Amino acid sequence: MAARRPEDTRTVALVSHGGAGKTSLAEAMLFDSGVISRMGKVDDKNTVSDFDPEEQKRSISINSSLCTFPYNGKTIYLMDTPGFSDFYFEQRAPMRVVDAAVIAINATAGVEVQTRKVWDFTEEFAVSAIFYVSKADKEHADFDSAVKDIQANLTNKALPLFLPIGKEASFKGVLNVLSGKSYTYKGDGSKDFKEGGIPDDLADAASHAREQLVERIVEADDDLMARYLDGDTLSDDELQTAMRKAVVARIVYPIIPGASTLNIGVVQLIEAICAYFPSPLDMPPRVALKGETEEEIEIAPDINAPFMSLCFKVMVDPYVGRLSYIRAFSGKLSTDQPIYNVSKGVEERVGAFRVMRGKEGTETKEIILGDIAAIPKLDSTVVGNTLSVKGQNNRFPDIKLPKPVYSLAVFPKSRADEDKLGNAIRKILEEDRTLKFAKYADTNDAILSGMGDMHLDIALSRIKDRYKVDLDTRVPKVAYRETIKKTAKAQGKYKKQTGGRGQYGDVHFELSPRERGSGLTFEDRVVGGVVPKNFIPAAEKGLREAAVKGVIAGYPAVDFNCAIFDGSYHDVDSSEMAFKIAASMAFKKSFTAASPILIEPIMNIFITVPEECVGDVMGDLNGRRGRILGIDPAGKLQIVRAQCPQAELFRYAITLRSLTSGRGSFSMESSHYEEVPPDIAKKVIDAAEKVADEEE
Ligand SMILES: Nc1nc2c(ncn2[C@@H]2O[C@H](COP(=O)(O)OP(=O)(O)OP(=O)(O)O)[C@@H](O)[C@H]2O)c(=O)[nH]1
Ligand SMILES: [Mg+2]
Repeated sequence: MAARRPEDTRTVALVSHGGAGKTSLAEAMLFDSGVISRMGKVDDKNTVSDFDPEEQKRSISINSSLCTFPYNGKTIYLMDTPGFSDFYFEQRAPMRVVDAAVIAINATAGVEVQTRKVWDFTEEFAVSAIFYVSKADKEHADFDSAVKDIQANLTNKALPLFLPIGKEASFKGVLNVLSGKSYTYKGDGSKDFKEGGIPDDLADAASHAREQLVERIVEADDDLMARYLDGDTLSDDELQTAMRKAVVARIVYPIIPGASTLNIGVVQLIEAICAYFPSPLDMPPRVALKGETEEEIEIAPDINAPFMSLCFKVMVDPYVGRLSYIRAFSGKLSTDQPIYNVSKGVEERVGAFRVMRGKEGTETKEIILGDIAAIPKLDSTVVGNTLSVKGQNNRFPDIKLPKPVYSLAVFPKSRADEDKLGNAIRKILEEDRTLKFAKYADTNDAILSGMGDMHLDIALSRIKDRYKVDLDTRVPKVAYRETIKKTAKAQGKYKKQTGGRGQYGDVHFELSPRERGSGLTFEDRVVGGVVPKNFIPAAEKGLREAAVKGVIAGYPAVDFNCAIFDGSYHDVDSSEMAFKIAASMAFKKSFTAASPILIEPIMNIFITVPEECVGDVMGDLNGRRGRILGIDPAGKLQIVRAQCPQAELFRYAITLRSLTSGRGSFSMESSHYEEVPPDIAKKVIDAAEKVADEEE
């Protein structure tokens, strides 16, 4: 059941580097709240959150998944997200709609590559956060060094609220430094713990941590700050209130240790979420765009305002069909009212709101400000759309999608696969807006693009398992083209005299180079009717058809002018067909004589990396025939601007990941065509000849 009072709602994204223990934590929270009676395990493939067969196959999360649970009168909407870098959009989109985040930090690894990225999202969307130092029971787990790492690399506003009791295998509980209460667990996975005071060996550390924390949280309240500086004793209640204000205002980010698989510290984390995280009413107004304009206005979290929500996720459930996940930012809506997609200008009927827990949903008739729910069968809604009520035309800015960086050409294995492909691709793209599919006329390739090799691997596997379509893949073809470097003339004469009526066509072409990217033009310079007007279009058609396959390696011939300047005809035997053939002969001869070359697409590429990786990235680009255009600072990172042939970039997503240990990212766009160097051109030509021989 959704909370009926927004002040009792908490919306939380669970984010981290891959494998830090988010899904295990979500499972322990669901267990502790009483909604599941047995705690599943990621490795046993039976957690609530990782329900997708692809997730279970790989024992990692792939999709964000909503795990709603009640706790002491509050409703917590917990979004478990995938940590692997290919799926970063599944962390970023939920962060856009929640009010707070739990950032998991693996106690044996500290701050990792993806931890920095999720921290950036926390700052970008200005959400409150708690750091959960997970796996405190593991060998080499080191809470103190994880704390130092967070403070040095992410924010010095992060301070321990709890300290671990025991270390590694003997980790058995947590101590609240503010209240001085300790919670010691049996360590058998049950949520049972014993409350006590401060263990002797933690007395000094606890008092030091408390001092640091109090000094920071009083910043949230001027009166309290004055009294604190005067040396007054502050009551527990006052400190609790100040702590909440400080977390809401992002003056402090509490750090809490735990071991989810042993269920140690999880209850304390849930209680901190309930006590300190903002409710939807504590949030500042959200920016929206007024009517059809780009003018910014503010949408306050007001239950009496018109209903407004944002769709941040679409999932295709094999049984229920399409589910659109929305977060309500103002007002309320019941199933009696239609919902209005402002972004699309379409009204749709709401059959039910589903409050989701993994793949299961319970139905509710009304949602209010702060709720996160899924709506079945909204056909027109995609991620980023604003859903509201008719008459309300303001919309939230769209959710920015990352551009794909990795592509594969795909081929149906059989005729049956080909027939089903269109539907499978449509379904899979509905769900995942970071996937793209396009057919390229240039190379005749059908290209599937996404965020990395793992992303495409999973997409292909889904296409196969869910939609029973088998696809082969290979590296996409480069869209090479052919052009000429000088002017040349040639004649094409087609003459056939066999029995009855013969064939006769005769044209003279002059080919001359044109600017790159300007295409192919045709010019009629015939004088005196040596080629009658009615055959000129046939000559042009013959040329254009022949130019689709150039003479060097069969790639389209482009960027030249073809002038027809002479020719002859025969009263009886000339025909359109004969002139078309003559034109194709003249094209081949004149193109061959005009110093033909192979040209290739060059990309503009922008690579964002930490300073220390710039050298390696530049060295690698040089090896790929890249040209560095410049290096610009971007915050703590550097952006390397370069141009590089497309042929060298098909696997760049994988290369960059290994060059920078996952810390780099890049985007690219087409720039222009350039001549292929002779040694590489030879390889392309040889390959084309081989294919031509095989086809014969
Ligand atoms: N010892 C120990 N192992 C843990 C703990 N939490 C998680 N693990 C293990 O760590 C591995 C990864 O856990 P997950 O919960 O899948 O981590 P995740 O952050 O959800 O991973 P992604 O979704 O792929 O980013 C699994 O094998 C868990 O059993 C913990 O507190 N202690
Ligand atoms: Mg997970």
